[in-house]
Amino acid sequence: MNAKIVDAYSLASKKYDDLGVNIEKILNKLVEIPISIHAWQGDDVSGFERPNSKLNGGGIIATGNYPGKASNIKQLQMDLDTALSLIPGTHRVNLHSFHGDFGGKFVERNLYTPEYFQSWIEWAKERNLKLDMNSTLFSHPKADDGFTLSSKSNEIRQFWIEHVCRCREISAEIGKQLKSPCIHNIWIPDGFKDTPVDRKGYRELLKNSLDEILQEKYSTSLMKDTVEGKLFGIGSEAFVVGSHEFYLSYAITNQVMLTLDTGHFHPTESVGDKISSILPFIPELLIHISRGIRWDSDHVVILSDELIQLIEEIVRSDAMDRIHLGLDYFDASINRIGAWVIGTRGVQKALLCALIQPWQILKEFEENGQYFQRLAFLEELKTLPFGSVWDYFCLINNVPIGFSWINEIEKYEKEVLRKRS
Ligand code: RNT
Ligand code: ZN
Repeated sequence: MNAKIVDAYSLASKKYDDLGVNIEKILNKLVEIPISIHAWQGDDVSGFERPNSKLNGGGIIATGNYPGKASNIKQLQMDLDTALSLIPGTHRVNLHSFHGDFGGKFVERNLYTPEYFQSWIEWAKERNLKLDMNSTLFSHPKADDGFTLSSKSNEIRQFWIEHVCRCREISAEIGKQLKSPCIHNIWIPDGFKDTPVDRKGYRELLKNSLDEILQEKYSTSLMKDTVEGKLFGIGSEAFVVGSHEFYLSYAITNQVMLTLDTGHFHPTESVGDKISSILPFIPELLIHISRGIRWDSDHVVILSDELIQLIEEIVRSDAMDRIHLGLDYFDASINRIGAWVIGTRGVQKALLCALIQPWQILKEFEENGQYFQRLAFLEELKTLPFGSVWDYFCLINNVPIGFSWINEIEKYEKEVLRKRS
């Protein structure tokens, strides 16, 4: 079996060689690209604040009730371990703050401290994983009326400001202990179902809250803040306070990172096209890779044309050290561990696809006005034996090749997930 994989790879690599593509070098690079795997696919964005916590409000939904959802830290860690064993490379795990280890007692969000994340830090250290963090401004009574950092109630606004400040402190501690800056993502659900009359008022409040939050400075060697905008959510169809333009302007002015979530734009808009428009003006970007169907539905990421185009733009930006890749989807209707593996391997396939392109040749065609050649070349590239290279990549990184990882998931489902109540 392995000999066949190696044979197929040597034939394939010759074809790429002819185009001047050095595959060995590319595979060494690919294995070093971390993807931040979102913990919340494993628990349907529920968190562990209370027994039987559930995603509530915020304009996002996880549909389905496939058996085996992780309902405590041990289960979530075990599920992540299983997923990670099927994914080539060493990655990051993105927690939501309500995934903290609260020791079975209820802790209010403005009282979160780094101690509640120590067991996650130990878990990550043992595996040489790095961690990222999200503040959690939904599924909470103080977010029930739809406003958090832009709330007109001072008391509610202060509560959420404190929560985000706590999450920044936690992120810095994580970054310090794991020796890798923890990316702290701020996304808020604030908005209106129907047409507001005071857009300006809410946006001013959000700006003030962010200014207050960011007053405390942390070294970027410990943590980095990023802000995530959105076009609309369920229940905020008419107005989202934290729109793309709002955060883009905020990020440029304050030189903080910006998050582009691929589900947060009009379905015909290309997120790939935005990369080179934004990068000259802000220090770094976080991409939340998602897959929307008709709306921001957060379907499992697959190797789609949109994903390939996005990743091509990231690779061609020549700034991969300034662009961070994270996943953001939650499908509760299929095996959740399988969902992680499909999405992560999908992004890695897209990276390979983009890295393996003879970009210099294509660029020359473009610069010479040879647009027929550019198009024809791109079409021919699509049917090169890319799959043989991917299989070989899995082989040398000791993860299951081809279809075989599906059996591993089935085994885990039978032995572990189906036994959960
Ligand atoms: C919501 C945002 C946000 C969330 C996570 C769970 O539309 O994309 O990133 O998906 O915080
Ligand atoms: Zn997102």
